[in-house]
Order: sequence, then structure tokens, then C-alpha cells
Amino acid sequence: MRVVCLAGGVGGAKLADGLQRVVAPGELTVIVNTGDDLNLHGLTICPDFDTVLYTLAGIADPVQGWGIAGETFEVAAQLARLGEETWFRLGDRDIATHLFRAERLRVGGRPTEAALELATRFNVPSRILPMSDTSVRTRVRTDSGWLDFQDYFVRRHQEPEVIEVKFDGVETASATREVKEAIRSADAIIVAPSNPIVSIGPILAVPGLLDAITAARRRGVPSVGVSGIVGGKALRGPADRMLASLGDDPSALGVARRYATAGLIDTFVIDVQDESLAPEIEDLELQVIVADTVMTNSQSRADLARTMLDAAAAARQ
Ligand code: FO1
Repeated sequence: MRVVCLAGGVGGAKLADGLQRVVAPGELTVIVNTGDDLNLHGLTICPDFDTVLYTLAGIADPVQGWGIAGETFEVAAQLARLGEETWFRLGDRDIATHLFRAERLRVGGRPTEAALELATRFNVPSRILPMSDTSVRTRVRTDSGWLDFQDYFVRRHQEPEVIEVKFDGVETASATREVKEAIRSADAIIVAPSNPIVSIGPILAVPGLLDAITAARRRGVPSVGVSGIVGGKALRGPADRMLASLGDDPSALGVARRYATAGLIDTFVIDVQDESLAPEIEDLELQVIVADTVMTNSQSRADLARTMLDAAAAARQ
């Protein structure tokens, strides 16, 4: 079964890891949000890509979910001594990834080519594709005006209320041939429990990408999503507060509404804690599956992946 997973953030990486554990080697493609990317110290940093990369390589920091386990921060400490800003902390080993990427880009490689090569070098059997090869930058409007995503997310600890979101550069971005080909040949599309606004939102905004998913769904390819909001609380990050401040329901129902409106999915997995929301989600003409969705270890990642793939297989029959 060839599986395409849309992902961003730590929750997306965890589900991607579960999928990689249950599909045959090489059958998984993860399409990753690049709206969180930033330029720092002359380097292009791709946090969501790298989080998926390190997680699928089995070397992600188990506590924070991003970065590399056992990381050291000598370069960051020296940058601080030089008077540079270090609120976005790059680990020493992580910097090696950035140097690798920088060199590939410097000699004219596309971000997708650098991404494929990085996955190979890290012995990852899955394909991890940036959503596009041109720069897209998520920005959020708050009381302090428009902020770059990582300024809001890391520097200001997601504290300001988000009143508007935009994806700078997305109008001129396009789905890469690798992304289109992965969706064209997919047997199932899986939408990870990532932030629907700033992780999945930018992916869907890339011209041609949702069209490719729509075409796949018309051919009968099932598309299964899962809520990253359980019991009205985001499992991680600010998705619940963002949904509320943007006028949506901060719940699995709010996430389902966004995906149903976009025409992204036909089946939605909600947590057992949210079972009472099932009828309202079914009213959106979505098939609802109730399951344990909270991923606390590799077994529960694989279990959620299996639940979603089983739902996809059932939808194909
Ligand atoms: N998150 C933080 O909260 N603080 C950091 O200093 C930080 C550094 C960082 C460096 C590389 C990387 O790949 C990710 C990093 N992240 C950090 C995580 C990142 O901001 C978030 O995971 C995503 O952008 C949100 O999905």
C-alpha cells in the first residue's frame, strides 16, 4: 500500500514514524510543511522537515520531539559570545544537517533534491518531500503586528493571540513533480494530527497540491485525517487557541470542519474522549472512527497508523 502522509510539527513526525513501522519499506512518502522554515546565521533551517527526518531516522530527541537526541550546543554558546541572537537554538549535530543542505542548495540543487539526499544519508527508508521548492513563510498577525512564525512560536512562546495567518510566497509556489507523482500513485492519503492552520494549512495552500489530492480522491483513493485536538486541548502547541481566536471551534469538530470545507478527507479519526462529537462530524459527511489517538510510545504510534490505514482500506472496498 503506497501511503502519502501530510505532516508538520512533532505530532506529524510521530504519526509518520508509526506509518513507517507498519507499511512496507519504501511505501511511505511524507509531504512536509515548509512554512515554518527560517534563515538564520546564513543557513536555511527547515524545522518540520528535520523533525520528520530525525524521527524517521530514530534519532530525534525523545523529550522535546525536535532536534537530535543527546545534542550539544557549543556553536550556539559561541554565537552568543559573539553577540548573536540565539533564541532559536541550533544544536551542533543539527548544524551539520544545515551545512549539508546549504551546500546542496549553493551548487544549485532543489530543496527536494537536498531532502531526498538527506533521507538517504540518514538511512531513512521513506521519502520525505518539502511541500514546495520555493520559499513559503507562515506569518501570524497578533497585537504586536505581523510576526514571522518562529518569532511567534519560539521567541514569544506562542503567547500572543493570533488574529490572522498568511503564507507569504505561496501564490507563486507550486507542488513539485515529486509531490504530484507521490499523490498520483498513492493508495491512501493520511493527514497527520498536526496543527490544521499552520502545519496542514500551508501544504493545502500550495497551488496544485489540493487539486492533486482531489483528483486522487475522485479516483477512489481514501483520505483519512485525525484530530490533534483531544478533549478540547491541543496535544501539543497552540492549535486549540489558534482555532478559537480565528473563530473556529477549538475541538476535533473544528478541525473536521476545516478539512471537510477544504474537501481534504472522507474519514476522520477522533479520540475516545471525543466520542460525543461523532454525530456532528458525521453531519459534515465524514465517516468517523473513534479510537485511542494519543501517541505516547512507538507502539501507540504504530497503532494509530494501523487504525488509519485500516480505515483507508475499508473505505476502498
Ligand atoms: N523549538 C523551540 O521551542 N525552541 C527552539 O530553540 C527550537 C529550535 C529548533 C531548531 C531546529 C529545529 O529543527 C527545530 C527547532 N525547534 C525549536 C522546534 C520548532 O520551532 C517547531 O517544532 C516547529 O517549527 C513547530 O512545528
